[in-house]
Amino acid sequence: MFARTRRDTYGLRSVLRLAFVVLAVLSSFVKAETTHVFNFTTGWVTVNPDGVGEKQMIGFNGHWPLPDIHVNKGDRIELYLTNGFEDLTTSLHFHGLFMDTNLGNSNQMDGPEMVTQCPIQPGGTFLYNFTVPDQVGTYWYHSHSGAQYTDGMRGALIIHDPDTPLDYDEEMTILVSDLYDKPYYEVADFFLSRYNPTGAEPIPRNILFNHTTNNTLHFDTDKTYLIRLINGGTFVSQYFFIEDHEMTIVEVDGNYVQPTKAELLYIATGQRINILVKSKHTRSKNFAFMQIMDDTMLDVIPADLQLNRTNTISYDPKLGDAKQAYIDSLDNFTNDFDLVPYFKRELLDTYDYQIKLDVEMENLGDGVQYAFFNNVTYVAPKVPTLLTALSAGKLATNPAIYGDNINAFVLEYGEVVEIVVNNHDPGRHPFHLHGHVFQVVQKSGGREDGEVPIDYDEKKPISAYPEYPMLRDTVVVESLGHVVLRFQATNPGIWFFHCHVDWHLEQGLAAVFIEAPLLLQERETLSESVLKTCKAGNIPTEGNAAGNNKDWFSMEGLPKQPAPLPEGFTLKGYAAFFLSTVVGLWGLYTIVQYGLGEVVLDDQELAVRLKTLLENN
Ligand SMILES: *[C@@H]1O[C@H](CO)[C@@H](O)[C@H](O)[C@H]1NC(C)=O
Ligand SMILES: *[C@@H]1O[C@H](CO)[C@@H](O)[C@H](O)[C@H]1NC(C)=O
Ligand SMILES: *[C@@H]1O[C@H](CO)[C@@H](O)[C@H](O)[C@H]1NC(C)=O
Ligand SMILES: *[C@@H]1O[C@H](CO)[C@@H](O)[C@H](O)[C@H]1NC(C)=O
Ligand SMILES: *[C@@H]1O[C@H](CO)[C@@H](O)[C@H](O)[C@H]1NC(C)=O
Ligand SMILES: *[C@@H]1O[C@H](CO)[C@@H](O)[C@H](O)[C@H]1NC(C)=O
Ligand SMILES: *[C@@H]1O[C@H](CO)[C@@H](O)[C@H](O)[C@H]1NC(C)=O
Ligand SMILES: [Cu+2]
Repeated sequence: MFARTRRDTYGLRSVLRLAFVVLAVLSSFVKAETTHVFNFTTGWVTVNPDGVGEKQMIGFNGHWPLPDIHVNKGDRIELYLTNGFEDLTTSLHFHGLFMDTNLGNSNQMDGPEMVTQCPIQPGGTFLYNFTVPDQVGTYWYHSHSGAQYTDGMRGALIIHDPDTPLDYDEEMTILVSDLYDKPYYEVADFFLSRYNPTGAEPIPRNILFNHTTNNTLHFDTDKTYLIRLINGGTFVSQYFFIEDHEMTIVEVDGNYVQPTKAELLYIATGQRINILVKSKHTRSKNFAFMQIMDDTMLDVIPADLQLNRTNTISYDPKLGDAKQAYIDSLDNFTNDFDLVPYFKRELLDTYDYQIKLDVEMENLGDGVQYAFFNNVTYVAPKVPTLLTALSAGKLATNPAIYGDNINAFVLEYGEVVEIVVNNHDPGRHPFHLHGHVFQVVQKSGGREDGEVPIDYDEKKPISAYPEYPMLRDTVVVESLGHVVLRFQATNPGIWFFHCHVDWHLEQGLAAVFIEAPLLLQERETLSESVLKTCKAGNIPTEGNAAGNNKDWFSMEGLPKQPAPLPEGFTLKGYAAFFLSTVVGLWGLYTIVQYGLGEVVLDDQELAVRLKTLLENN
């Protein structure tokens, strides 16, 4: 590219030599691995994130929000996490990081409790010690114990790229989320109870923009900003647009994409989008940076819930906060299926192993609504699945030892895996895979509640397979639609695949991929910290899912999903039965207060009424 003529070539040679020396010296600096040591203790902190009222959030070392972590590719992280709670377990997951087991001993650092590690007990410390893999971009970290990150145990994790192909002046990281009134465990308990037979998801009291409301970003004139947007919420997806400014999508879930102009973004929980925004030439006005809840995910919309929140792009603080901006339609957001990776990777055009997952929501005999892949709702085993795999010898390739309540799938090294998710539920679900990015090779639109689901038909796919499919680690399957994902199994490990609406994960919407377990056994040696943590929790460090290490096929004592509802016992029947019990219990009060005696309620309304009723008692 440099030299076309002989004369230039001569000059070029010495220039190149010099450049080579400079580069070698530079890269020895760049490659020098830096170790970032963090020492965090969890604990409750009283704050007022949205200005509406005080709320206990989960801080580190007495501070909330949690810090953004900035590292470079190839660095090492040593993060000591001490459980400072009195009676809760905890853990930490680094969302989107491959925890590449080629780099050794990293699967045990992935975080999800009872999948790759034992929960950290009160007073205990776990050392997350791993090399940041060959990845760059926007990631985040969060608790992977129940719905714990709902109360703010989350932060951004940025891996900087010394060779970034992007041109910008400054960068900003914005983690958005949803905020609940009550502590996460109370919200979860009610949600997963027979008092909520329709499985109506808890409604947040607000959405936050970088941990607060009415936030302000300061813009200078004539600059290009890289804005990293992370949805670190528990439930709702959010739309974003900036008044009178163009957004250009340049990265999605840590994968550079060919710059794509967008007027509206849609970001589900777990997902990230990086945009470039060019600032104005003058300081004559401040502009709105709007965030809007995807209210189609809400079973009811309380009258006082603010769906739209206005943040300000401030050029001149004297001009005050921006006023709310409007967009004609929320339908025209950029479809990630149409994005193309910047570093093109060809379609994996055949698969070796296909995993079909049908998504359903049903009530079981305890009256609680659960979420299922193929009629199985995830129930945590007695031994973390990684520890089962590492202690099972040759049996590790036999799915039976992992029990029949985790949706275990054993993958062979190097094979191309195809995941087909057919959504038989009328809700949108963002599915997340640990340890990998996948190619999104098919993605259907949605259907209205009550219509027939659009299942994937490989003989008649709904669209052409992209030549260079979009790479992500979290993808939304539309209501009653489907997605088809492919990846190559070259990262031996135990990898969780689950809905990133944390309420749905709590309902059991998860599967576990057991990737090349025999190779994993060669690569992974459990650290002192892992073993100590299990011991503190009285959790066995070997054996099958039921903790049995003599008869590997005996599942005695395995935690199982509840029995089905009795035949002919429908949800409506159950709700009616339940309603009469409630009326019986609270008698006149409830009738007078809520008119339950007279009004015929549909299911959703019923659930909400019951929720309100119980919360007020
Ligand atoms: C982390 O902080 C705690 C409390 O300040 C201290 O006791 C402990 O020694 C620290 N650990 C490391 C590895 O720095
Ligand atoms: C944001 O503005 C609303 C409405 O003015 C106000 O009630 C709320 O307290 C503000 N939020 C914060 C964090 O101050
Ligand atoms: C973290 O892991 C590396 C690589 O195995 C090891 O050299 C280092 O000593 C570990 N750090 C601690 C604090 O144990
Ligand atoms: C967002 O919040 C984090 C954590 O408090 C902070 O480090 C970061 O600077 C904030 N981003 C912006 C653009 O203010
Ligand atoms: C939808 O967005 C695209 C891309 O920004 C734009 O070209 C198109 O005009 C928009 N359509 C509508 C109906 O707003
Ligand atoms: C929220 O924003 C949408 C899109 O701009 C708009 O149609 C709607 O009227 C807004 N709602 C409120 C209450 O401002
Ligand atoms: C789930 O159960 C239903 C009803 O028993 C059955 O028809 C269906 O085939 C099952 N689905 C799978 C994937 O096993
Ligand atoms: Cu979901």
